[in-house]
Amino acid sequence: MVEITELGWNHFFQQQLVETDPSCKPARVVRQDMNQYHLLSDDGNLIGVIPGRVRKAALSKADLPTVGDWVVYSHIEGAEAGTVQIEKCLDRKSKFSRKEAGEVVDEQIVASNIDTVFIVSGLDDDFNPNRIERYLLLSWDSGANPVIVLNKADLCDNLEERLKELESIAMGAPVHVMSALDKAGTEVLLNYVKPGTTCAFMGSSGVGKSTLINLLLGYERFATGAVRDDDSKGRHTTTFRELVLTESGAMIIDTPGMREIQVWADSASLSQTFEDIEEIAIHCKFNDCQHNQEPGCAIREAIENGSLDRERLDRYYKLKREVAHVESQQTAAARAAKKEERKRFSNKVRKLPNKRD
Ligand SMILES: Nc1nc2c(ncn2[C@@H]2O[C@H](COP(=O)(O)OP(=O)(O)O)[C@@H](O)[C@H]2O)c(=O)[nH]1
Ligand SMILES: [Mg+2]
Ligand SMILES: [Zn+2]
Repeated sequence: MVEITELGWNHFFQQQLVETDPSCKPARVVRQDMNQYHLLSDDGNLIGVIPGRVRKAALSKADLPTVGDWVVYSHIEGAEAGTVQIEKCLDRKSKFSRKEAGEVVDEQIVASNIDTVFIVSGLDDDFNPNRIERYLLLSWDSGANPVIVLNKADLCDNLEERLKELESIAMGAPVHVMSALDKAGTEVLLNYVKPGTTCAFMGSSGVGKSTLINLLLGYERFATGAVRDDDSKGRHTTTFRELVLTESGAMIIDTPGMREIQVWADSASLSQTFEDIEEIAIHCKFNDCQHNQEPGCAIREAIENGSLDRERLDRYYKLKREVAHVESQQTAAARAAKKEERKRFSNKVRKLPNKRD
């Protein structure tokens, strides 16, 4: 049986219980199956259901529990043993969100209360700096620390080139090269997978997230394999998010690949992701410089002398437009909530050293 402190319970969550009915107890969401939540508590494994009134009170899907969340539950009279009622979802200490796929402008929380986000990318043909940048943007927004994992080193013959390309993108996030297949270089991940902490693996389908997690766990907990060829729908091996406990007492969240990483972040996180560009722009002669034809434009100069990559600048503009769109569609209430969150999260995010210093 686990103690909740071993699941990451701390003062931040404890203080939220002040006004809660003392008969309610906390539990952590480890998996969601439609309307059923698999919970872990010091009462062991439980199934949590959400009563209609809690569902109705939620203004957005983001107000409902997700994997990694802490909830408080009560017992349901006459219910099957192990089935409980979720009374509320506690405030999150961090959360990794994306914009829901499609036209709706709403937040989808992929994982919450995480300390580390592993952004996994394959060093094979899947390698895509643009995708890594997007994950970084969402990570800087999450309140958790990003770590870039470049897997499948065994399939890469231009490592130096790729590392060089990443250098200007990582913005202080650590970068680790490994091969899960050869079990080479993977031990470094143990430095982040510490007792009482939670990490989440993000990245496209097939990059090796589940393989890496199985290695860390020491047994084949998750099914692995590329996109199934025999399935015309192209379904992926990992289809749901799930939190598992390691033997050392750390928590790991596996996620299925996201086909679309639509941005759900604010301009502060954008500035953090593209700190290099914003630092150059400070030196433009006009402080409202559009970096077009203005005289004394430091951005144009940086492109010309090769210290700034044109493609990175283009990706910055594209993400800036996406962030502006999300921000413009958000209600004033959502923006205020975001500001509160930022205050909370910023206590956690340590300022990483700028590699360019
Ligand atoms: N060559 C090579 N293949 C790997 C490596 N890591 C994982 N794979 C393979 O890539 C495929 C997808 O791995 P999986 O862990 O299911 O990826 P996920 O979708 O990110 O969870 C599997 O066939 C793995 O055996 C690696 O480092 N090198
Ligand atoms: Mg997987
Ligand atoms: Zn300029």
